[in-house]
Amino acid sequence: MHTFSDNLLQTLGAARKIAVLTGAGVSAESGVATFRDPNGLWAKFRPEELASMDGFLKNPNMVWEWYEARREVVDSVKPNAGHTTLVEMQQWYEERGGRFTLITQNVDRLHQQAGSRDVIELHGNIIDNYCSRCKKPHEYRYTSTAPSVKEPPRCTYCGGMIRPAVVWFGEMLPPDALEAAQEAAETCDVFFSIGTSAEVYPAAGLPIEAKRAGALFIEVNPNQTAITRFADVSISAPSGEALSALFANMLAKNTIS
Ligand code: BV8
Ligand code: ZN
Repeated sequence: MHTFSDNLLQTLGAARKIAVLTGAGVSAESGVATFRDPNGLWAKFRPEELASMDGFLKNPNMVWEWYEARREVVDSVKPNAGHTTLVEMQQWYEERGGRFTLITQNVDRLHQQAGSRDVIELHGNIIDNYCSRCKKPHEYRYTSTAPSVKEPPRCTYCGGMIRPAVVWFGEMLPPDALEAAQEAAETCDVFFSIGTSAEVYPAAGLPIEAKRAGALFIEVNPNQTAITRFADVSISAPSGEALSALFANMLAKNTIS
């Protein structure tokens, strides 16, 4: 089982501004495939082929069906201990007048399903849809009971193809989300990077910005990543297990006995 230094547990107990960046690894224990792990989503396709406007315009039906297949998985899974521990941590810090900012690259909304509040979604979400031409929101929602939709629905206003409300490669991140994430990274005491390979920018720049601004940088990932060498603390374990152990030890250390 994991052990944590007293120094780390005391620092976490004393911290009042926490920022967390999550990636697909946080949802892995719920049964959602990651992107870059050996059997991940990109093992079969190149990202640009599927998660980009070019890819969508070239193969709208294939891209649409790939998202529908992922929606089927997301619709059937539940948050895991990593998601629920992050909810408990947010509560613990906010009860003490602290600020807990959860920034996610994930599009599955499992953080919100677990009860996290004010989640910053850098890459949009896979549930909602909008018109690729006039950008108007579209009411289509995947449901496991409805017959499968094999190609992108058409916009009722302009006839354009409907697309998922995720941020594709080559697309800007929602400016307000990115700004809020950067502000949290630059002003936090502690920055956690959890379950991300830290390969996709600008999200992957956040942990380094936080460290540069003086935050303690903690990485939680069973594997090495592009930023492991910058981490002050590296917890190489699955996030569900690591976060529940870390929080339990922190509570034990910081509860006035
Ligand atoms: C942008 C949403 C400005 C859709 C995704 C050329 C032109 C334009 C831009 C670029 C360019 N060249 C490079 C760029 C920048 C590009 C980029 O960073 N490319 C990379 C590949 C080099 N970024 C962009 O395009 C961004 N936009 O820059 O706009 C701009 C605009 C125009 C012109 C110039 C600039 C947009 C990026 C968003 C792309 N959208 N997805 C969808 O989901 O389908 S990216 C995709 O990767 C997902 O969103 C995912 O969230 C993200 C990051 O992946 P991870 O979450 O880290 O997942 P991964 O599988 O990689 O890693 C999982 C980790 O978990 C692993 O480390 C593993 O060890 C760990 N793990 C496994 N099990 C567990 C675990 N950890 C804990 N517990 C476990 N149990
Ligand atoms: Zn339209």
